[in-house]
Amino acid sequence: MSTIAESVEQTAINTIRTLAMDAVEAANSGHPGTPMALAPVAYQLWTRYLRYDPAQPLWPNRDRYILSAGHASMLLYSLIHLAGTREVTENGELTDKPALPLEELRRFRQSGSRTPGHPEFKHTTGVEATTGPLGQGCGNSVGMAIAGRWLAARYNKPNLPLFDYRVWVQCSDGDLMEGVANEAASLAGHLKLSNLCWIYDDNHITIEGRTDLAFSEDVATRFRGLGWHVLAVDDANDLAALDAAYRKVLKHEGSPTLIVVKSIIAYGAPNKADTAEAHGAALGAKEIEATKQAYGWPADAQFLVPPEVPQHFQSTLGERGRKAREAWQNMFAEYEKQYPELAAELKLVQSHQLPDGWREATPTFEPDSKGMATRASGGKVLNAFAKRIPWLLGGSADLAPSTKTLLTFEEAGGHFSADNPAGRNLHFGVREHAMAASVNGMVLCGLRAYGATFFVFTDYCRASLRLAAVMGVPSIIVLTHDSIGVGEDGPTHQPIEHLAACRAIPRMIVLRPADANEVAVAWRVALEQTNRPVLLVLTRQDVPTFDRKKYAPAAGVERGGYVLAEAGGVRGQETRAQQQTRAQQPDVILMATGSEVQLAVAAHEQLVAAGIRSRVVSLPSFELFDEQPAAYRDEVLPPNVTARVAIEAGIRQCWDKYLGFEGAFVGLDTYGASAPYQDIYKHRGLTVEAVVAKAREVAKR
Ligand SMILES: Cc1ncc(C[n+]2csc(CCOP(=O)(O)OP(=O)(O)O)c2C)c(N)n1
Ligand SMILES: [Mg+2]
Repeated sequence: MSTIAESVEQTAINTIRTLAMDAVEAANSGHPGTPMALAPVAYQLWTRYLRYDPAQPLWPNRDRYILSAGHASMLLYSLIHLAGTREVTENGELTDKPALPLEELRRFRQSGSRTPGHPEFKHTTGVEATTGPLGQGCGNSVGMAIAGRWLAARYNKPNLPLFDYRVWVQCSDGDLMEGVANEAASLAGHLKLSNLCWIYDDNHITIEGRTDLAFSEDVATRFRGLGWHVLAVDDANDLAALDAAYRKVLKHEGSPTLIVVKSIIAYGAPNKADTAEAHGAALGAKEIEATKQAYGWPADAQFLVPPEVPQHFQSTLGERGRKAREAWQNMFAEYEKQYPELAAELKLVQSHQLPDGWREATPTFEPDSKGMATRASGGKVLNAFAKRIPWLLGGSADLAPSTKTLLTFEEAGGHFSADNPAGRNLHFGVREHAMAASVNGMVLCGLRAYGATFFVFTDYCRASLRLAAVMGVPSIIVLTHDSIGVGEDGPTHQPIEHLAACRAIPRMIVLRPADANEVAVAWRVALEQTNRPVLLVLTRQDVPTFDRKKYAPAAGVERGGYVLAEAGGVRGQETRAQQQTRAQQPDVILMATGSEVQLAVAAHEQLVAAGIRSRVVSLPSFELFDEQPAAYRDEVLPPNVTARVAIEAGIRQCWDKYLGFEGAFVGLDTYGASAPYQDIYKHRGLTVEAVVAKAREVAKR
């Protein structure tokens, strides 16, 4: 076989390098140096160890390769191209088209290309997670490894090991400086996830220059302290040393592995490897020519892929992956015969469906003026659904007794741990960011995973919440203690701007149900999602359970907002006289979410008694309401009724679109305080009297 370099290995490695150079040059943006330096590291892993069938990129037991250093995206794109990974459509259909034909590499970072600046999940087949914000891929990988353990514990049977995939991460200095990666590593070490390996590119450089400007710790010692197995490869070009390290990873048990690989970033000018200029820029035509010459590469060739290189990937990665996948499919056929129910369950998991009849598990709650906190009803509802959905699992960042997210029934299998990987109760420790990133990783592996913490701590995991939305994955995060209603814990624990901040994330569904029956529907809506995340925002304090014979059914939550109470009674439940009143427009509309709906309802009753036709609209999810047909929205909020009051224990931002110029807001514009919550509500002016007064005021205008 004719090769440009002395061996097909070297030709393949140089192909990855020259593709990165050429693509960054063509785009005149991006990072060529890291893909070039890491070409041998990835080459050796992909061709010799990664268990992946490019012809079936969604095979459930495939190894996952995550490029946490997403700025080195050309590395991943070159690999996907050379592996001949087949494209999977948005609907999940496998095609026989290449996921990344060479043409797409030529269009690196261009509008509409499959090769965006940083790898994007769903956008490019073969990208297992969206990366770019450093540390996130590391965080996701821990969830993927947890999922691997859990899937194995639930589904593997003697001689039928359906799940034994590994998770490989390529990470960088930046990844390991980030807090989220350290939280995740700490969790992974504790859980002894030996199916996880991070390959750390120890190149002593970040954007501003040499890492000794800001990063001088002993990473290997840190990871040993976190319970990791640590290996070293002194030269990223040493294929034999890389090979030995990977082989050790496969043999090692009892902890995750970090491979510290020393590399020298490829750079655009002599003696600039340790300067800021080495970073994030095209090399320039001259430099590229010289580099290609040094590789023995045709200096004027661009995007050159010698045919033996894809063939080589095919005969190594491709063949190995095909055999493993075929063996797995045969195993699955046998599994289906022996364990038809579990096999059927797995098919649901893989197709993002839920078991038949799961919706019938929706609990209902009797009217109760004392009621219960929505975190409490949330716990009951979660348990009711989790009994029907075996792969609904999750946990809290050390707050399960407060968030009420523990699965308490026996089949939940207790606490997930190294010794009990079948447990569905996860303990993320006080690591909100790693929790949210891990939940994303678990969801990326097909599980319906949830995390939980106090609402105020969305600040600690926002980057991962946002990425769930960017990726379009149905992660669920339960956020309790959702307002000044927290009370005595004071302003540090009282969310104020958090509803607005979460509603600001595109594609995120924020659901703040008003009572137990709304909670039941809200959880159902969350579980129905397949392509967007949900935040369930719940109270610490009790809220009444509304009488749904008097007020409208909680099913209205599915539409995001609905008329809960009406001067003449709600539709379908009114007398004839009431129907006539109802035919008239309301004088004033009271809108509220969560715990403030009770204020709206109490104010409404007073207004109606005083002859003012008021209407209460419960608006648990702005996102779901906004996507309803205009006719429905106009029915709930008639455009000509501009006398509107919104009540929410948060800032006004987001409400203006419903309030218009003439509406009034009863809410907050500053932090809360430490006191019994009833006092804080009073002090901050969130009272029935205030709502009544505002309503009278706007109705009069
Ligand atoms: C959370 C986050 N902060 C900042 C950046 C911007 N950024 C991109 S690459 C990089 C650092 C690059 O250094 P390193 O991680 O060591 O990667 P290398 O250049 O060595 O490949 C930074 C700060 C980012 N992508 N994510
Ligand atoms: Mg670096």
